[in-house]
Amino acid sequence: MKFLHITDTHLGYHQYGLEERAQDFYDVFDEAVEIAIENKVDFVIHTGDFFHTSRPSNAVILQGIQLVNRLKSASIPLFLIPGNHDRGNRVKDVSPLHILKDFGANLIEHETLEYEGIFISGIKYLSKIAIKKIGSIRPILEKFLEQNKNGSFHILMLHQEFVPHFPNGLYLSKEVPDGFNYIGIGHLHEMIKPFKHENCTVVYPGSTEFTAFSKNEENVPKGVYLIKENNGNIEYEFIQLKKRRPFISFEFQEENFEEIVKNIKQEIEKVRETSHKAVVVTLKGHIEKLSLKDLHIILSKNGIVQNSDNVLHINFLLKKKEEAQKQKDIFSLTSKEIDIEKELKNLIGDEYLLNHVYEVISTAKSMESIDDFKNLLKENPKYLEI
Ligand SMILES: [Mn+2]
Repeated sequence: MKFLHITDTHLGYHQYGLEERAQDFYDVFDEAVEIAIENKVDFVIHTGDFFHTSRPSNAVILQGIQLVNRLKSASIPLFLIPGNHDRGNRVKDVSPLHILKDFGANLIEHETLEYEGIFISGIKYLSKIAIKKIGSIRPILEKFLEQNKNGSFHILMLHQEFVPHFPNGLYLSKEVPDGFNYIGIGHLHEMIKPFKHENCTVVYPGSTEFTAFSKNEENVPKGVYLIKENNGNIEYEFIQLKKRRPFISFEFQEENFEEIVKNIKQEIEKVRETSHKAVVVTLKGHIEKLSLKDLHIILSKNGIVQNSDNVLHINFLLKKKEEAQKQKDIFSLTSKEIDIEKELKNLIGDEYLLNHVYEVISTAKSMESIDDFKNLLKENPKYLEI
């Protein structure tokens, strides 16, 4: 038996507000579907965040349907769970994945399906608040295992925060009972090399494109896992996606900026030898005397211009020196997540309202920039409705 594990495709994510970036997310998802077809897999599992938002545009829904239809025409079933981005409850609605169900996708929100003698279980993303309410997901998973009376090969699909990748996350050892053969986990955008938990193989493929939702994303390849199972033995192969957008990132000091620009130029040329896509350049640094405009002028003197053949976008993560210290203070405040919740509880008595505000803040924290958050609000005006 052979299957492909894809996760966190974030279809419809207009990163930096760019149409090209939305196309990139489609391109790599399409490439993943192509890998499934080429390898003649028996089925595909997708562990959440198929769409970037719970309210994808009509055009993005159509893209999703196209991808599902490609698998369907190749007679490859697709099993999927909603992630935090597309689970639907932010807008008090069902997940947009319900639309894909009508096109043959097997949506799993809280159940076990049997497919050709294999058991596939999954739970949609549960927020920290939801987990607090139910205490643990273990009893749910135990019920899934009970249904598999003959001990057939059993896949579990999850989209949750787990320790050590997320502070205050769940513990695999505590939450997941022994008995599953394969646990596929979404949510973490970095690929993690598969490991054993009890007798089970745990796989995190990471997102298919660069999102910067997790700190170390820059340093890991993007891809999907091809899984081969033979008599209970699992072999896995990470297949890198070639259509991903190349990203390079540099740190600089104001004093050495001109020097670094030469390195950036060289790096862009090197990357362009192997990628047909223009590069996104991220520049992190502190400025005092220079303005953003000055930086752009220096870059353009060296032929580094946004929206050109070689460079799609220049993403500045800048801090003015005195602001850097201020920022640091803010970060040290927000890192104490539990305290924030406590403070909010004091401020907002109503539990329903509190949960809503907390979710808005958590989402804001997961955004890369204020523009991303503004876009999310623009795309989902109902998000702020109570
Ligand atoms: Mn995700």
